[in-house]
Amino acid sequence: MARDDYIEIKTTCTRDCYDGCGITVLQNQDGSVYRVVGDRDHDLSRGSLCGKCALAYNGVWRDPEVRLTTPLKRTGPKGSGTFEPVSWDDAFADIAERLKGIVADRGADSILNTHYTGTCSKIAGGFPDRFFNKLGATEVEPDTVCNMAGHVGLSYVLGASALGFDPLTAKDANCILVWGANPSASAPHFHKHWLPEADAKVIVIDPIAHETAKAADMHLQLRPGTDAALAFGMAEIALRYGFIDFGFIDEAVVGWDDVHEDIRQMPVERTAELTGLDPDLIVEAAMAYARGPSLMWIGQGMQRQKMGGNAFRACAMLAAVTGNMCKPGAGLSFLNGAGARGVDTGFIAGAHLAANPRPAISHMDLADTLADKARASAIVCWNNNIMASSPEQNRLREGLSREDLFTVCVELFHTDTTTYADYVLPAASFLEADDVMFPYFNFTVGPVAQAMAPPGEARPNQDIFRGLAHAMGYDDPEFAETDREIIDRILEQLPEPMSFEDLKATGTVRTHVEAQIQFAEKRFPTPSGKIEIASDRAEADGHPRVPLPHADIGAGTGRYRVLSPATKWTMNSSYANDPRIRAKMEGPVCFINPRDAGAENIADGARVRLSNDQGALELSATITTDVTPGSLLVYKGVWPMFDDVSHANVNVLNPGDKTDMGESCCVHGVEAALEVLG
Ligand SMILES: Nc1nc2c(c(=O)[nH]1)N[C@H]1C(S)=C(S)[C@@H](COP(=O)(O)OP(=O)(O)OC[C@H]3O[C@@H](n4cnc5c(=O)[nH]c(N)nc54)[C@H](O)[C@@H]3O)O[C@H]1N2
Ligand SMILES: Nc1nc2c(c(=O)[nH]1)N[C@H]1C(S)=C(S)[C@@H](COP(=O)(O)OP(=O)(O)OC[C@H]3O[C@@H](n4cnc5c(=O)[nH]c(N)nc54)[C@H](O)[C@@H]3O)O[C@H]1N2
Ligand code: SF4
Ligand SMILES: [Mo]
Repeated sequence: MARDDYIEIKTTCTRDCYDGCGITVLQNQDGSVYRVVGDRDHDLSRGSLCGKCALAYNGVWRDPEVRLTTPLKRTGPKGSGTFEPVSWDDAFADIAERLKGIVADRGADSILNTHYTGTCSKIAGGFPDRFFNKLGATEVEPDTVCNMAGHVGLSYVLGASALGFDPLTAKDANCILVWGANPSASAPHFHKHWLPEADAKVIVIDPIAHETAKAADMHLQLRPGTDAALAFGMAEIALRYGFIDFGFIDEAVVGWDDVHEDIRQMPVERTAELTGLDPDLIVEAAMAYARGPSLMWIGQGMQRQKMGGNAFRACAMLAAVTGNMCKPGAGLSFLNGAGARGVDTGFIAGAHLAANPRPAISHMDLADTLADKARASAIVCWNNNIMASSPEQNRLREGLSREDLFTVCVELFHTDTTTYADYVLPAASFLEADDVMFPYFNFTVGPVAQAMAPPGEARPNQDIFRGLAHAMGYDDPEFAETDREIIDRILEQLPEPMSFEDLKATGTVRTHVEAQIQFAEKRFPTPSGKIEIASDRAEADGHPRVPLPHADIGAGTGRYRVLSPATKWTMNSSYANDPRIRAKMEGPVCFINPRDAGAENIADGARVRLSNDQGALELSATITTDVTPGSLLVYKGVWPMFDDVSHANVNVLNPGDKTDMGESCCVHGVEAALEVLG
């Protein structure tokens, strides 16, 4: 049959991805789904899904044999993975009774709530927070496992961290810096279309020669953790050659005088020494950027370093002093929240339902907290696979193995985390419920439209938490608010309000048709209203008042820096249970620079072992100059249960050290010893 013979339902990918692709679900005439494909009308993805979603949405995500289809209750010992099916009513009643008992005996704050971006759609991703706010559970601060350092660092300078440039403005840019992001994996259609089609010099700053770096006009393959020094060095070149924009500084920036001397102290020779880069390359990149107009995309990879918050402040300083802000073709972007499109979705989480300020801990403290019976009586984990994604994997496993820890998981699949649950509740996927999606780069909004029935008895997250709220006896009207009412409250805030029916008929729409100029009024939501290179707030929070020209020194002798960024074949750990995806990933691999491989006597394809005081991991070696000497690359996302040898993934090496700001994860700062196995 031709595509036209199917019923087409337009929806939006809800993964944690910059692209936010439009999707078309092709339905058979009987209402069953034939295939999930790209929406040809979506102007970024143009009818194609990325490779991983094309496989997974037509693989495990719709496979009722693999999906969870009924609530399950543990029957064997903790971690045995043995369960029996139970009814929703029984599951809700028992879970509510257990939680109430814990609240009465040990306090609601001994119930931990872990969640993240399993689905980024607004209701399935946000509504469950109403339940936890009402309960008073301890929030395991989601962003600490991803990007909190960047949010905190950037907010000191700009007053906000999710109000980035509009990608449409690339048409006016002469230069685009992609700094510490890997679009070829994490934003595949920005890599494939947006960057090549911009009439601009593309410069990638990244320790790894990934596909975007290879396709760029220039690649600065610096040592990890040396970005702040590079930003100061680039500012020095701008100063030396007359590209500091003093007019803009006078009008919109505070703190130039406080950093001027540090900038002067970073001549290119010193910058080259600290970063490991060729001086000529630094000068060429700095000149192209400073001349502008230039865009700077600061990726999440860069802030996953010990001084990641400082690095972001230094990058924002460079944008400010070169005047690459507030005009067409210029700007700085980390992420774009719904607020960048004028929509406030904060009401979905129901923060006002919390009787007291909600207690919170960092993901970096999760394993510690679970080890402490007084602080952790229960954990509820939804939209999040902590056994694959969070640090201290061995200690986390120990914590979750506690027989007396009451554990509830809400999931699509049996994962390494659900193995330790007392109850596993089956969630419906984004293909199975209505919702709305605000992708975090383009200024768009997309419909999430139900295209099929959930498998078995699976329910959307929001319905599961409505059910639990009812069982707990919560009668606040917030729990009775319907999905449709929430969708309408969101869509009526759009610059051009529209109905959900219209959105579903159109598919993804731009909320702003003309390219937006970031901070066009030159007013910033900081205390001074200006860009704050020097920040009293940072100082009051115990940080330096200004960014520092910091560069990490490399790992000690016999140790390597282990970078574990995104692979193009998984979405965090999602999809790694799909056999066709696993075939693409070719098992756990460690990429090693030829110089290090020579020194360690490692041949291509050899078995190697990475270890530190956290744990150990066996991998096969691939020798490549794509990584710098002293650094290793091991992709994130493997499910420990699918590694027959180590029963672990790269997070078994991650000690959960905190970044300089935001108690966030410096996962690209992990160090380990490397040995070849006989
Ligand atoms: N080593 C290393 N570790 C990292 C990172 C790294 O760079 N290196 N990156 C970190 C980052 S950036 C992040 S964001 C975290 C991500 O970590 P996680 O939030 O754990 O992301 P996933 O591993 O994709 O797990 C999401 C889970 O949600 C489930 N899910 C999907 N849709 C739904 C739904 O509708 N309802 C429910 N209930 N569940 C659903 C999926 O099946 C999946 O198991 O990992 C971090 N971990
Ligand atoms: N295919 C796929 N796409 C994804 C994800 C996925 O897991 N898979 N995850 C999603 C999520 S949750 C997130 S947060 C984003 C993350 O996506 P990105 O923002 O691209 O972040 P990472 O993948 O962690 O790392 C990006 C790059 O940062 C580099 N890097 C590491 N340390 C440094 C450093 O010190 N300096 C510099 N300049 N660069 C450094 C790494 O080498 C890597 O190439 O991607 C999203 N998209
Ligand atoms: S994960 Fe990203 S690239 Fe893949 S289909 Fe979804 S939005 Fe598009
Ligand atoms: Mo993330």
